[in-house]
Amino acid sequence: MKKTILVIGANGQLGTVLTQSLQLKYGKENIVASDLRPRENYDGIFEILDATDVRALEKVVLKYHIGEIYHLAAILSANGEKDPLHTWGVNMKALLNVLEVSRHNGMDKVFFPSTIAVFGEGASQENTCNNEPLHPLTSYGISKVAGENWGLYYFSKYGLDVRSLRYPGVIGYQSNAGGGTTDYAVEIFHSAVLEKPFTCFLDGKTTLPMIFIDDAIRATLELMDAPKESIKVRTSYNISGISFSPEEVVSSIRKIYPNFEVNYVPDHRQDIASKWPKTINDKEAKQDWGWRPEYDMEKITNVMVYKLKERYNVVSK
Ligand code: AKB
Repeated sequence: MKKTILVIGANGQLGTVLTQSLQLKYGKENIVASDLRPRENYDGIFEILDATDVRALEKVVLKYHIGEIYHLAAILSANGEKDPLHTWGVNMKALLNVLEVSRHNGMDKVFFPSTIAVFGEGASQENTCNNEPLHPLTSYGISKVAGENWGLYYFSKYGLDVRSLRYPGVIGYQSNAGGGTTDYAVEIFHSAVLEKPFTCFLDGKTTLPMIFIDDAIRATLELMDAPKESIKVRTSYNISGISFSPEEVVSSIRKIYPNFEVNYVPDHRQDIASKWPKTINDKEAKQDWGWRPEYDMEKITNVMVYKLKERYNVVSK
């Protein structure tokens, strides 16, 4: 089936890889990537778009006869705390614009990313279930809880097919993470490959849920491909990949770089991480649309090191 898809926030960590996967799946001519700034050397259709501008968004939707939107743009947890009200404003305005434009223009489906940051006060931190209480302690988390509820509202009230995943920290080599609390788990691989010491902004024992980029993208595409009737959760699905602490990723990296030096200097991001789940229960995603992660710690470490060596042109010793 031919469809034209708009990716908002296409230059981000997920967007960079998702646009490529969608191009492969549906053809370059059917994917419109968009972001606040152009992407250098992007091979495909690209529009500069600020999704907080509803007219600009609708113009792009009409210009390309968009039938599906992946709305990935948001200010993340750590950056979001610098100006909480601005974060709330941007994250909510962009999402509500996407939902309204979708409703008025007969969109087939909308994807909205949620996060483990929706959990906080009162939620169990081990094996955290889909329906735990959602009392986040970051502006980003609050905007995502509200976003999940708006997704449910647009589905129930207008029949708009909004689907959502709660991503753990995403680990990928293609682009840098930006402004999140789980960013250390990407940055650490860059330091290891460049054989530089690494200063970790979380305490060494802080376990958090993470997911490799290939698993995260596959989960997104599988959710969006699933038959409508099988999507039983219309807020957002928990998905798990793997959980680890900084100390655990360091020991995995030291199997390749035995002399890798790491210092732990926890900062304000430690307070955010301390309130998040350690492990995730993704029973509903498994049951409803067959979710299964494929990447464990060893596989992630090997791929990250291999790909970053290629990127930095590091010759093996
Ligand atoms: C962040 O750290 O803010 C994000 C997330 C877990 O949503 N990576």
